[in-house]
This record gives sequence, C-alpha cells and structure tokens, in this order.
Amino acid sequence: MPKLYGMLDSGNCYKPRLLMAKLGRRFEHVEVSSHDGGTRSEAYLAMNPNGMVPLLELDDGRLLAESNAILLHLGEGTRFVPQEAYRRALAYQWLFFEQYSHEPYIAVRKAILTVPRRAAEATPERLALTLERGNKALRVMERQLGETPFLAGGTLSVADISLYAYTHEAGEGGFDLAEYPAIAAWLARVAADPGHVPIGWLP
Ligand SMILES: N[C@@H](CCC(=O)N[C@@H](CS)C(=O)NCC(=O)O)C(=O)O
Repeated sequence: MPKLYGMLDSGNCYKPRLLMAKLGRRFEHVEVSSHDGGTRSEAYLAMNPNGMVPLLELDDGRLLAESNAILLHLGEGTRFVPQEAYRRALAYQWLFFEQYSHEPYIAVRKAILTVPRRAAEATPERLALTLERGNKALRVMERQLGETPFLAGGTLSVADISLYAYTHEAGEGGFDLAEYPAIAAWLARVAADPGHVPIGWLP
C-alpha cells in the first residue's frame, strides 16, 4: 500500500489526501511534522533531502515529493488530469500559480499568524506584503471563476484540488472571502464533488 508522509494540519499535505480519498485509493498516512522536528530527522532527510512534506512512497519504494507533482502522478489517467493538451497545460498553469503566487502568501500568512513558533515572522511588513500579494492571487482566481466553474474549465481537476487546500482556510490568515463571491461559490462546488473529505480526514 502506498504511504503518504505528511502533517495533518498542512494544506500541502491535504492535497494528496483529498485526491486519494476521491479516487478511493487505499494508503497509509505517516505523520511527519515540522512541529516536533520530524521533517529534519536524519531518517526523513534520507528520503526527502528538502525536508518537507508531503512525500509519497509507492509500493515499490520509489519516492515522490512536491504536493502538485504528487497530484499529477496520482491523477494520471483519471478525470482529475485533463487529457486534451491545452486543458492539461491550463491545469499546470494553475498548479504553478499556486506555488509561486498563492501559497507563499495565503498559506504563509495563516502560518505566521497561527503557529506560535512562527510568531516572530509576523512583522508588520510581512503581514502587509502577504495580505497584498494574497489578495492579488485571490483576484486572479475570482476573475477566472467568474468565467468558468472550475479553474481549468468546465470540470474539476487537480488545479482545483491544489488551490482548494489553502483557499478554503484563507480566512484564518485574515483574508475576507466575502469579497470574492465567485471563489465562495467555487469552494462550495469543490466541497460538493463526490468523495470530498475535510482537511482533518485520515484513511
Ligand atoms: N513546495 C512544497 C512545499 C511543502 C511545504 O511547504 N511543506 C511544509 C508543510 S506545509 C513543510 O514540510 N515544512 C517543514 C519544514 O519546513 O520543516 C510542496 O508543495 O509540497
């Protein structure tokens, strides 16, 4: 059975858990946490030298890091990865957007505001920057979701799973989702898709 190394309270780790649940695939969750140094242990660094979760271990022992790469691998050949070349590239576009323009602001703002050991990072400058850039990312999503029901078109894809993870809890980072009605409607659509599970779900 595949193993998913991850933290229960991490949006990046929620992404592959959510996709596994939707696919009805069996897997073992192995809790590895940055809160207790687990991601920095020698044993873990031997598996992922980047010291981050999530990490997928396949049945044959091969390893795969980076949440969005894991989504693409697990979703291969399913409804979650578009077959048509342009729509597939659109899904990639949103996955790269998530990592460069969304997660570093929306996820990080929530982390520095809510994780006690990161409180020193919550300087006025950092809070202002993450608020401004996070709202910029939300405006980009709002515009797209005013035109199409899901980010890469008419059907839910890995792009929606990836961006759902941190957008659905953006309020905890001080973002006002009431300003984004198309995003609010999309969050409800994603949560209504078959097989949805909440962030705290475990197999
Ligand atoms: N680009 C990576 C980011 C993963 C990431 O930031 N993981 C955090 C948890 S959300 C982590 O492992 N932090 C542990 C540490 O920094 O020690 C991905 O998408 O998988």
